[in-house]
This record gives sequence, C-alpha cells and structure tokens, in this order.
Amino acid sequence: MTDLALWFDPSKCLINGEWVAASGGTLPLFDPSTGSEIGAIARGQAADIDAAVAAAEAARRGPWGRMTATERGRILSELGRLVTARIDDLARIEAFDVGKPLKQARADAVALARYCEYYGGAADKLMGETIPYLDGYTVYTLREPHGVTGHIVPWNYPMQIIGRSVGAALATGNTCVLKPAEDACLTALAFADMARAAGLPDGVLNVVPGLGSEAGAALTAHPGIHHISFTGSVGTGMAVQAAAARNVIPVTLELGGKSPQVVFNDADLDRALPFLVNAGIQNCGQTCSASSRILVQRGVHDQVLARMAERYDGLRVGPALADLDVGPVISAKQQRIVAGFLAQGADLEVAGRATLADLPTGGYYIAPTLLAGVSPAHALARDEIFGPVQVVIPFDTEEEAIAIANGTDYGLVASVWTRDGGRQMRLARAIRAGQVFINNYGAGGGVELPFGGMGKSGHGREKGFEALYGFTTLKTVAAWHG
Ligand code: TXE
Repeated sequence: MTDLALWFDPSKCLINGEWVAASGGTLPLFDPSTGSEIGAIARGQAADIDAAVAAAEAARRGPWGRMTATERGRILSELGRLVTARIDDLARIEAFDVGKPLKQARADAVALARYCEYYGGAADKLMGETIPYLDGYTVYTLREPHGVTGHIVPWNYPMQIIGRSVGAALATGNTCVLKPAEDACLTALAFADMARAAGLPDGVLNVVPGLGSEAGAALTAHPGIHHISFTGSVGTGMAVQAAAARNVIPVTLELGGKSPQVVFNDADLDRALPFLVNAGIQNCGQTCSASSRILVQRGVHDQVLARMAERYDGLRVGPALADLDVGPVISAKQQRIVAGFLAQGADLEVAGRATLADLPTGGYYIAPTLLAGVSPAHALARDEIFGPVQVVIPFDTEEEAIAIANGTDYGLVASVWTRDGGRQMRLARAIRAGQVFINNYGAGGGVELPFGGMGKSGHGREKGFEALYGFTTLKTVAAWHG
C-alpha cells in the first residue's frame, strides 16, 4: 500500500474531524488484482456509529446549521477544486482498491469533482413556493434538511456514489455519517479528509468503515439518523428499509438491475456497437446500471451477435494498474457468485469470450463472456450477475421487445436503438425503468440526470437537481395576517 502514498491512515475512522481507532480493531484489506492481503482498514462497530451520530448531531446544531446555502455551496465548490487537483492520486487509489482499470477510476474521480461542483452551484438555488390560499393568509413552503443522514455505499463506484449522495445531502444542510463498503473504503476516507481541508466543519461528515452486519446494521437501526441513502443488493436493501421503518424515517434505495438495450433492425449499428459492449463490461460488469441484456430484432440479430463477439474475443483483461479493458472483480466472494451464474448457463451458446493470459495468480479474474440464444426465462436473463457477462436475446416485434424488456423484477435503466421517432417515444413510455436512453446508453454516468429505480431496483431519486428534494423535507408555513 505504500506505493499509493496515502496521506491518511486507512485503518482509522474519521469522527468529529479526528482520526480514531475503531472499537472493533481492523479488517484485512485485499488487492483484487493479486488476491494478496496488503493492509488493514478500520472495523467500525456500534460504539463508533454512536460517536459518529453524536458528532453529526452536534455539528448540525453548530455553525453548520446556521450557515447560508451560499456558504455551503462555496465549501462544496472548493472541495470540487481540491478533488480535481488530486484526480490522479484518487484514481490510483480507487483502481487499486476496487480493481478497476485506471482510466475507469479516473472517470470516477472526475465525476466526484463534478458532483461537488454541481451541488456546490445548486445549494442556493433550491427554493420553496408561495401557495394561493384563503383571504388574509400568506402561505409558503420551506425546504429543510432532514438532519443527520446515513449513507451506506457499496464497493463498485465509491467515489461516484459518495459524490451523488453526500454531495446532495451537504448541499441541503444535512450532516452525514458515511459507512463505506468493507471491500473498498479508501477514497471515502480520502474524500472526507479533503472536505475538512475545503472548510467543512468538524462532525459534518463522519466516516466509519466496517462490516455491513456490524457498522452498517448499527447505522441503519440508529434512532439518531433521520434519513438513509443505501446502494447495494436487494436483500440488504430490504433489511435497511425494515430497520428504517422501525424509526419511521425515509430511505432512498438503489438496488441494481438487469438493464436491457433494445436494438431494432433500423438501428445505426456502427454507433450502437461500442455502447452495447461497454455497458456490459465497464467496471467488470459490476455496475448497477450495467446493461446485461441485449435484445436484438431478428433482422440484425446475427450481425450484432457476430460484431459483439468479435469485441469480446479481443478484450484484454489484467490488473487494475495495467489499465486494460477489464480488471478483476472485487473479491473472492464476487468471483464465486459470477462463476456460479456461468455454471448455471453451462448449456448456453458462448458467442464470444476473452482469453485470460499472464494474470497474477490469486487475482479475482473472470473471463468476459457473451452468451447467445438465451431464453428470457433463464436465470442468466433475469437475475443480476454483477460480472462481465451479457446475454443476447432475439425478438420479432415491438410488443415482444417491450414484454421481454419489462420481464424482470428490476427497472433501473434501458436503451432503445432505432431511427424511428415514433417507436423511440413509444418505448420510452412503455419500458419500466428510471432512465431510458435513446440511441445512447449511460452506464453510471450523468451527474445532472435524475437516477433511480422502479420495482426491485429501488425507490427515490439521486443525481441531478431532483436529489435535493430527496435530501430535504417540506415545511408549510400558513400565516394569517388579516
Ligand atoms: O452487497 P451488500 P454485496 C449486488 C450485486 C452483488 C450483490 C452482493 O448483485 O453481487 O449485491 O454484493 C452494506 N445493514 N450489488 O454483498 O451486502 C455493506 O457493508 C446495513 C449491487 O457487497 O448489499 C456495503 O457497504 N448495511 C449494487 C453495502 O451494504 C449493510 C452494489 C452493500 O453491500 C448490511 C453492490 C446491513 N445488514 C452490490 N449488510 C448496486 N446497486 O450497484 C451489508 N451492508
């Protein structure tokens, strides 16, 4: 880890502006590219969460609570500048920690800076309304912060997910307790340290790394938390929502998907092809909005399959810092999950597959795989795999395409590839998804674009201006003045 030149101690929590040892000691830190144990991170537990929530509560009653929206925005904008100045450092840390190729980690660092810039600029643009009411009254609404917000972040895009949720929460005046994933917490600590340097008062952003079953469960059950933002698996999301229900607080859940791209016979295939594959292999397929299902109309099916397969065969897989097309998955556990899915699809036609060669032994590698002729009812066409695996499903009619696209429990993102304007509009309405792209696909991108799921992909919206509504609560003031 010394190669990373960390300027903070990764084995500590950041609570109330101080680096403190966790009450649970430490957890081992593994390098996904080699499988080697290369350090230790904090193992936060309930006592650390208590301390972090107390610090956040005190901070919201302090100067932060009286700060104008413009001042909060300036701190976020300054934080964006500090992140921009360290993009290369952050990218290197994230690439190493998550196993993603350096250029993908760099894009995440750029997005983090952009979230700070976006929410810094938006902070003082959020307004209430005046409401026409009875004679003699003036009625208006105030948008107020929830209070202390809890943020449970997964390991696949730590910087992007912290940017979108913590950025919007701070812009609206909340104070935060952040529980990053045990598999990748380094950039969360780096970011919080930079936030102090940008002028964020102590206690406004606290970070407690640790296990989901310990620090995560303690945070979601804590009576001092007023809102929870969670990104992760459906099962854990259900547990988080149940815990939140006991304290009757709102939750935002982003739980992944099985996002389709629908390619019609009249599509511009030259434009579509790079999007079709990249949306499946980006971050080794470990993207909530990965496009893991490619629905192709029969007239171009063979051509699309052949061209995608050619790309798969040529993909280069290697350690994160080698900066090839695809890195390892995050952990031995994730490698087992993806391998298990591939075993379930052992009878399916492998249309394209990358060759694994010259890899560090012990790294968590999976050969990117394109499967063809997959029935929409097959588990690999319905369940989130979260690895570099895409299935190609043929269809004949528009109605059939819509039925297949909507045929899973998820509804996060979709895209439609066609030159027919009417069809673009019909599918945009008919497909059940929080985002529909027409003749493009935005896996993980779009700081400005409201994002979130339908069905088991979750509820609530993050990103864009819309997120500011989710991180505030509305108060109505009705004044009678005669
Ligand atoms: O997820 P978890 P895991 C999906 C993906 C993947 C599967 C398993 O399909 O294969 O989930 O990954 C914290 N109370 N996604 O096991 O458990 C945990 O510490 C509170 C989709 O990593 O959901 C981590 O910080 N928190 C996804 C975060 O939840 C708890 C991103 C995510 O972990 C907790 C990641 C608990 N009881 C996985 N248990 C997406 N939507 O992008 C765990 N956590």
